[in-house]
Amino acid sequence: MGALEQTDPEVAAIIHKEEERQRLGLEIIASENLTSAAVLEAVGSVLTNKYAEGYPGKRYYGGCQYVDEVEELARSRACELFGAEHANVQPHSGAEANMATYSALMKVGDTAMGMNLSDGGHLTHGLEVNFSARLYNFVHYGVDRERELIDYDQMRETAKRERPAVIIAGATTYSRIIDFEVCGQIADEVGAYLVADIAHIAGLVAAGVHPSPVPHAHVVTSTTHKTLRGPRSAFILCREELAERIDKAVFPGTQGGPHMHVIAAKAVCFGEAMKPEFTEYQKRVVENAQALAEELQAQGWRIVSGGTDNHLVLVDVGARGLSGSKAQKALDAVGIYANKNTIPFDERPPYIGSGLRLGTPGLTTRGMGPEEMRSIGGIIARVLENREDEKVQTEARRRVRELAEAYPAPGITDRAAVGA
Ligand code: DSN
Repeated sequence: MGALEQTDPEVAAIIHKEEERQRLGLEIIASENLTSAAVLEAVGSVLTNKYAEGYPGKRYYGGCQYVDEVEELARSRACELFGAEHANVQPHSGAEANMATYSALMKVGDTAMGMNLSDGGHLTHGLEVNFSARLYNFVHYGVDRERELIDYDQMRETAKRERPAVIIAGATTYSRIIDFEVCGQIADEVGAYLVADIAHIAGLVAAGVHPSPVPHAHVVTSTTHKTLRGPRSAFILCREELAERIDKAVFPGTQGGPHMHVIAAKAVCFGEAMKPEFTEYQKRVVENAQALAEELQAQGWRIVSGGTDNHLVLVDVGARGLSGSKAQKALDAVGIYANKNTIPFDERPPYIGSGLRLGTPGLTTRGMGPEEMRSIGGIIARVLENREDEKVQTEARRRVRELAEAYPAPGITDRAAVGA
């Protein structure tokens, strides 16, 4: 029996239920992944006990010699992995990385430009109820209606008209390559800083499977837990000339004490991402997303933009009279976890949406390949088409469990198998 089970069986039981959900279900949420046992161990380490406000060699607390070492390691690995000049590994989350970056590059009230949320952007790219639009004057670019691809002409026109201080390139629901080179040219033409938010595609970028924004962007922000497969956290990369501004904007600008246990886990994740098998994994993530998209198309489901170049597939369930929330609920009932999403030019509100966002990072981590993706695409299609049919659901639940058991999730122990 573990310490948690002994001291707090109530919390231990809840965590165990979640372990079982992850172990026996299929996580197909594009922004999630299954991190390694090594990352989990670092997150659960004694480094959580340490206060370390400041930066390596310049802290406000004693006893920081070892956390200094681990933060240095995380920073240097991040720079090496992405070919960047400077890294700040203290942001607790992607939203905080963006908040610090904006405050380093803009004054309150300045104009910034990001992608529309409904076309695939993020809350922190200027949604009116978010700090980003409350503190800064956000204008937006988006995708064109016909091809559902980023409209770089519109981005350029809007930038020339609005003269933003910052342009944010990056998305949470965009399945195509983002042309960071063109975004960099547009930023240069209007004298803006280019910030690339690669939260979703960081793993693909690290592996060279998606073009890197580092040569074109002044600042790159990212989470660490999506395709990058690290702990739930974030980091910022920038050019040397912006290093001091970025560091000050993170601490003391927007955060206090760094989470040293999570920084150690980020170092582990960057180390894992330098290995050749990580490149193979990322190639497989894309191959799998393409197989999943093709299977769904073959079953008559429309995929936004007609396919995918990355880890993500956006299904227009509205085209078959279904809402995203109904589709998500139907899949939840058989142990397939996805999320509802808006699609470009959606008429449904975000909480309902006409899209179903799927992603392959987690399933690929479990070792699944294109064949399993086709099977899962088939299961998804059958469940969505027969939502009231108990027999179809029972069969889907059985197949999901069979697949989950055949491809164990790393870092999750099957307690029954080890006799716990
Ligand atoms: N919530 C994340 C996602 O699911 O894409 C973005 O922050």
